[in-house]
Amino acid sequence: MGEWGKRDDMCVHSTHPYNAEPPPSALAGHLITPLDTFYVRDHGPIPDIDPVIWRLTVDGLVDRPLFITLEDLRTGFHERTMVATLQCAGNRRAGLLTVCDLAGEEPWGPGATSTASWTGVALKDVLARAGLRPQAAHIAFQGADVSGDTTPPQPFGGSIPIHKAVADEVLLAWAMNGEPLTPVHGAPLRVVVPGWIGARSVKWLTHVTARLTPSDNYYQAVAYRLLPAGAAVDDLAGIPLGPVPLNSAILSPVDGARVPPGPTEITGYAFNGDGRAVARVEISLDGGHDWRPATLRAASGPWAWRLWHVTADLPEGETVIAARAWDDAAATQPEDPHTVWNPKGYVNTSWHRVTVACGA
Ligand SMILES: Nc1nc2c(c(=O)[nH]1)N[C@H]1C(S)=C(S)[C@@H](COP(=O)(O)O)O[C@H]1N2
Ligand SMILES: [Mo]
Repeated sequence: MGEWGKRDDMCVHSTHPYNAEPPPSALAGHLITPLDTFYVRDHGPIPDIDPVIWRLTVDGLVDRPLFITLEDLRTGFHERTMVATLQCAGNRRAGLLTVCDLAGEEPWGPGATSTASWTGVALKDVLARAGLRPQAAHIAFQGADVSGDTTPPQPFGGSIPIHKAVADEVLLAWAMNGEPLTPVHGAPLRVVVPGWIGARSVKWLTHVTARLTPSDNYYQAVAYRLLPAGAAVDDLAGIPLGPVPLNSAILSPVDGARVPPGPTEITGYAFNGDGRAVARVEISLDGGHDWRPATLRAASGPWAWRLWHVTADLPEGETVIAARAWDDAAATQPEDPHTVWNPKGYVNTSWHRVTVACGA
C-alpha cells in the first residue's frame, strides 16, 4: 500500500502537496473507481481534523446562520447517495506540454479523473434550513487546508452560482463508496459538485457562505480560469472554469505498449459536464480519416462517466490510436492540442492519442 491508502503504482506527481493519479490500466473497466485508485489533487498539506471538534459554518446571505456538527447533518437531513465523476481541470495536461512547456504545473495524464458513489446531504437542504435569502447569487466554499500558492497563504476555496448550488445533485458528502471519507479525500466533509471541475468540490469543508458575487478566493478569482493563449498566468481575463467540457481518453492499451498481432481491445472513458450526455465515442487508426464507433457501456447515473470499448486489428508496426467523443448537442472534441493550449494548461479536450507497436 502506498501513501494515504493509495495503491503502490500510483503516478505521484508530488508528495507535498500530495498529487497522484492511477495508471490508466487501473482506471479501465471499473464504473466505480476503487478507493485506493481514485486520483488525488491537493494544493496544501492534508489537514488532520478531529470530527468531534469540527463544525460547519453556514453564513452570509441567510436568515439563520448555522454552526453545526457532523451528527446534526447526519440526523437532521435526508441522506442521499449518488454516483458522480470528479475530473480535475488539469486532467490530460501532459498532452499540452508537447505544444509548449507549462512551468510549475503538474503533468497530469488521463488519470486525473475518477468516479465514486458519494453519500451525504443535499447542499440545497442545508441552505434552506439556514434561510437562504433571495438575493444570494453565489455559494462559496472554504476548506481547512492552507496552501502556499498565495502570499499571504490562504485556505482553499471557490464558489458555484446559485442555480447549481440548489440543484439536487450537489452534495455535502461524508462517505465515498460506502466508506467514511478518508483524510486525503476531505474528511470529515467535502462538497461534491457533479459535472463541474474538481476544484469546486472543496474538501475539508468548514464554511459555506451565500454571497452576491463569486468567491474572491485565489482558486476562484485567479487560478482555474481559462486564459487566452498569450496571457500571463495571473491575468484576470480568463473564463472561470465551471462545467467540465466534453472529453474522452484511451485507458488501454497504454501509450508505448506493444501488442501481439490479432484483435486488440481498446478501452477508455468519456465524460461531459453538467449533465450533458455523451452520445458517441469513436476511434481512428489513420490520423482521423476513418472513424469506427466504440460500444458505450450503460452509465451508472447522469453524473458518471461512460466507459467504452472497441476491438480492432492493428496493422503490423506502429499505430497512433486516436479517440474522440460526441455529445447530445453534436459537439465533438478538437483534433489538435495547439487549438486548446492555454497558459495554465487546463481542460485539454483534444483527441486523445496513444502510440502502440504491434508485432510478434
Ligand atoms: N480544500 C481543498 N479542496 C479541494 C482541493 C484542495 O486542494 N483543497 N483540490 C481540488 C481539486 S483541484 C480537485 S481536482 C479535487 C480532487 O479531489 P480528490 O483529491 O478527492 O480526487 O478536489 C478539490 N478540492
Ligand atoms: Mo483539480
